[in-house]
Amino acid sequence: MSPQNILTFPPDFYWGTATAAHQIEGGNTNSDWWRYEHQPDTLCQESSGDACDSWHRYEEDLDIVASLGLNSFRFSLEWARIEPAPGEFSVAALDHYRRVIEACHRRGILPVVTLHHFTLPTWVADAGSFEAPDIAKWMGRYADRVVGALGDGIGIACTINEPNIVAMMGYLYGVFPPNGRGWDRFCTVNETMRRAHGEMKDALRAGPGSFPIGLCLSMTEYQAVNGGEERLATWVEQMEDGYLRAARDDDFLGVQCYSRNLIGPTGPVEEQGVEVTDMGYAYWPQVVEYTVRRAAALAGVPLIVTENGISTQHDERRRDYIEEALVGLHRAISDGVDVRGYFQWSLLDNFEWVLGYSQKFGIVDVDRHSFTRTIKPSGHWYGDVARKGILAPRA
Ligand code: GCO
Repeated sequence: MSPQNILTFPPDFYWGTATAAHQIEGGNTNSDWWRYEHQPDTLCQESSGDACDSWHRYEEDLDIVASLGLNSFRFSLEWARIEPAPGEFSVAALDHYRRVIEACHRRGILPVVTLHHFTLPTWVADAGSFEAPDIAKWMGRYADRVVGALGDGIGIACTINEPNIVAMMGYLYGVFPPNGRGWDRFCTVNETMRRAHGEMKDALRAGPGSFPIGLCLSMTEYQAVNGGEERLATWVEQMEDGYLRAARDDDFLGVQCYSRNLIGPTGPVEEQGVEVTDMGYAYWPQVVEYTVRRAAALAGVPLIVTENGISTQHDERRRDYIEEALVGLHRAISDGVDVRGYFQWSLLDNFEWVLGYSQKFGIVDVDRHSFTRTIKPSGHWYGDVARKGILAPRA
């Protein structure tokens, strides 16, 4: 291997892996998703049930993160547990997350804490979810309690995970709760999300603690097909550009990307004749380089790739995907794009929303009966890259 083939990442780069509370903790019974999973007309293939039992097994999870040599871990707090009824905050739940944060610090792992990752307390759902008139205020109040209890331990804070996906799946396509359908509803929820983010950011800024604050945006590489140019422009404005402009006042932007998307005259269309992942997405690790360049140009703030990964039963292909993603990411960084870290999605095979446990995004396998964790070869390989901060691509 000649030295020019060896890619060195910045020394203080965040090497991590990402998770979300509802997808790994288990027993999140007070949330809108749990309720939806159990409705007779649900689109969910199965219930989240015990998930990976990470509510009890987080020390074991963090031992794995540390053993792999990763310096950062992204996880989310469950609002439904922290505020089970309006204005009623659970000290025990906050204490639990304090223990998780402390367990990170004990291992020298930076806790990257997401406050909202898809799920809502049922009382918020009953009041209208993201269409409840007071939702932004409630999220600000929630963030205020969180920072009061946990702020001095937070490494990086993500306010809302993929607000654009929540808006699209929950208010345009009717797939996520509250199963709404309508272009105007989708656009209004996108605006509401930005207001809620602002309220949360203000609350978090007040401290205690001092840490970068941003939101995590789902991005992709769009291409118009069959005369879809006009549709593409309105679509990209809703899905990305409105958020990228809003992020200009933030400390960073989390970029999350998995594949590319074609837009026809009526909206997204499926790509034919290409390799697809188990999610049905085109295999396209190049999306990381594309989206960080786009985000840098439009938002102009430091970036962190807070999610990127692949659902596949073929772990070798996962390694290929991460490797190709990192090669592109390195090229962007070398060109001056300010990217501070990369978080592979996901540490564990976990609950993939309506698709349940069928999707395998993890670098760690989880036995569905014993919860035994087994690190996959891709996990060992990724940990090695992270530990050294060096990638020696095979191709
Ligand atoms: C999202 C979420 C994750 C998903 C992941 C894989 O992007 O939908 O942040 O919860 O599990 O993206 O689809």
